[in-house]
Amino acid sequence: MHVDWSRISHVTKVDPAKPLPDDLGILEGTDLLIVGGSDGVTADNALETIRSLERSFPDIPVWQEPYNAAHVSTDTLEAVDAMSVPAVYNGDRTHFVGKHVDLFTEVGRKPEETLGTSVPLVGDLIASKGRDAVSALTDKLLGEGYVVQHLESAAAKRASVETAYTPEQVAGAALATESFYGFPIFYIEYSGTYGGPEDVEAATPYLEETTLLYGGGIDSREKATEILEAGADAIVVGDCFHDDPDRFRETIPDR
Ligand code: 1GP
Repeated sequence: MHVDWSRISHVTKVDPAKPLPDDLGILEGTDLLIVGGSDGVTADNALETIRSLERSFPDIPVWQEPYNAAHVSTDTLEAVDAMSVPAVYNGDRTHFVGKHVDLFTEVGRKPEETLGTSVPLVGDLIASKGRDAVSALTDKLLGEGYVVQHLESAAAKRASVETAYTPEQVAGAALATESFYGFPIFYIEYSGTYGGPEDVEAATPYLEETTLLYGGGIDSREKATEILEAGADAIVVGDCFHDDPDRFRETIPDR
């Protein structure tokens, strides 16, 4: 699917396992909402969060970023504009290849073969709605080449990331994303800590077609500006949205 990134520089990542702030008005000015998290996420709490956000901000696109197929249901799929799915370069095999091939194996099965299989949400989707439902899923999928750089984060633990990439390796992963894997998004993930501009500067020269996202520890105008000036197409702000609404407002660039 096509995304007009010229209109997106500030992304808010909303964790469905955490309560939403009382005043959702702080989201005024963010360009994209991504619903996803590492711990405690279910298809039900993801759907509830997606629906709350869409009620409050019908004009801001909402994506879901599932970590596994159990976070996805027919309802979440129908509700969102896109499903962005991370493939982690520096994690274990499951998180780059295994779970994705499992998902597509399930999606690719004929309806009569899906009943009673181990991924009921996807199986049900296909069984109940036929092959159109397969394209409903695949049409919304966006692959994200992910580098997880904060080893103490929940994301690193989940994907069994034991080693952060050097800036040279980040550059290599960016080039591989652009020229070999073909994911539309390259995501530098420092979830929970600020990584600074170095990795973004390393990746930027290798990305022409691919969108560069940086997330991690952005809680001020200065950090937001530093990352955007280093070459990221958009910044992703997560914790600060849930934890500190006043500081969150500062991360949204002036238009
Ligand atoms: C997490 O990249 C996002 O997936 C944002 O990180 O929570 O540290 O803002 P923070």
